[in-house]
This record gives sequence, C-alpha cells and structure tokens, in this order.
Amino acid sequence: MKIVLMGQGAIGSLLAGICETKQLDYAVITRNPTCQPVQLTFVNDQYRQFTPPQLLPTQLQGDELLVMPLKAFQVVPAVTQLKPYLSRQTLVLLNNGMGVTEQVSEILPDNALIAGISKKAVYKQGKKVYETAVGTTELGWISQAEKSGSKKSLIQKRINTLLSPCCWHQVLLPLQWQKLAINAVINPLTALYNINNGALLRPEYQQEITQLCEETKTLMKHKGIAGWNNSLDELNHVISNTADNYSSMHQDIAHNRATEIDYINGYLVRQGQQAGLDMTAHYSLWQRVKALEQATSR
Ligand code: KPL
Repeated sequence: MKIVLMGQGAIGSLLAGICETKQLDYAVITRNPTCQPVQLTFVNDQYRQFTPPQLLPTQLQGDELLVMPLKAFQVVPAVTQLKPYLSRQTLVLLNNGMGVTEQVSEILPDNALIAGISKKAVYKQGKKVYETAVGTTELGWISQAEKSGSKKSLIQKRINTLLSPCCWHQVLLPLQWQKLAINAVINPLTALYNINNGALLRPEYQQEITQLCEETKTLMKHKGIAGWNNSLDELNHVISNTADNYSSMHQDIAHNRATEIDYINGYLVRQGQQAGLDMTAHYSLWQRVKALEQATSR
C-alpha cells in the first residue's frame, strides 16, 4: 500500500524523510510543478538530503493511504480538489483544531477516515527541516475501515511505521478536546504576546489563562466530554514540557502566514454559543488573533 503525503510542510517533509529512511513506498502530491529538495536533520542528528518522488492526482490508483499533514484551513480545499480522483483511499488527518473531520466526512462520505493528534515537533526554514522531538501520535478511526481499499490491519501497520510511536484509541474525542483546550490557550497567547510557551508561566498571564480554562471546562462538561478536570495542571504540564518552543501559531504569525485560530478558539466559540454559554475570553482571543493575522499576512 503506497503512502501518499499531501504537501511539503514541516511535518510532511519529516514524514517523507521517515519514508526514505524506512524505505517505504511513498510519493508526495504538491501544488508546485515539482517536489522541492529537503535537507532533514532528525532529532538523533542523523542527516538526510533527498527530493521526494512526486505523484499527480491523476496517477492515484485507489488503495493508497493518503496522509494530510496540513494546516486545518488547508484540508477542505485540498480534499475538494482531490475528490474527482479519489475512490477507496484511506485518509489520515493530522491538523490542529477541530471541525475539519466533520467537513471531510461530508465531502467524502464513502472514504475511510482516521484522525491523528501528532506530538511530533519539527520546524522548517526553506529547504532545511529540523525534528526537535519524536512525540507520540494518538489515532482513532473516524469512519469505517470497510470503506477502504486495504485491510484495517495493514493500514494500521503502515501508520505505526510512519508515525511511530503510535497509540490507537476506540474513542479519540476526549483526547481531541483536551488537545484543543490546550492549543486554545498556548497558541493564541504566545502569538499575541510574541513569547515562547514557557513564558506563559509568568504571573501576568494567569488571570487570562484561568478564565479561558474555565470557559473550556464549562463547555466540555456541558457536552459530556471527560478529561478536563485538572485543567490548569494539565496545561501547565504541557507548557513546562514545551517551555523553549514557539507554538505553531506563533510561528505562523512570525512568518506572515494564516493561522488555525478559526478551528481552535473559533470552534470553541461556535460550540459554546450553540450551547448558550459565555465564551467572552475565547471570543476576544479569536478576534485579536484575526486582527493580528490581517495586519501581518502577506
Ligand atoms: O501543539 C502545539 C502547537 O504549537 O501547535 C503546542 C502543544 C502548543 C506546543 O507548542
């Protein structure tokens, strides 16, 4: 079963490098006329220089594993463009935020769908890509394997090799919400205040963080989603573990790119409003990041 990677972003380039190292059958679909060369340094200092093999959408056969290491807002346009060429492929979504899987399920109701929460840390500067932490990938089937062109066990085996170490869940939703809740604090605050993750432990940010966590906790309770009881502890744990990192949203703003805010705080606000809950703190962050995005994007 061929692995097809969408795009050559930071995670996509790392996954291409893993395919090269493990000699997996793979190719990349890119919007560029040709694939760009990659200079990849793994976390163990192993270095690899390569140009990934390219695949055109018209060359898709039917039973590929289509891995989408894209930003949340890139997924629906990519899937819509690919739809005429798709048949029984299995899709793996790896974006931050929530709301995308529902949109993809509507566009491709007949394809098997897997969602993954990736904790891989990687950044890209031009051709150069640096893996800074290996990070587990948490995965769950969103729609059924029977729709796929390949066997469930084979698909999971391929994914375990590509995204190792992997942890499969019967129900991924509580973990997706936990990740969303954490991203909804760290990402916008670090982008707005131009700080690294660790700086969020400073006293001046605690009031805002507490209010954000309270709003998320109330919404999760209302929706019956477990796993946010020790919200501040969990958040502080992630902040401490990633203290020296700049969040993905900080990097997006720093490089004048669009952010995933609509799928993070925007998603929480929409869900909260539907439930009639007060989401003032998340709404304010959403709007402030949108304004910053407008001011900085090219
Ligand atoms: O997932 C992240 C991101 O930057 O998008 C966190 C956990 C905040 C780490 O930086």
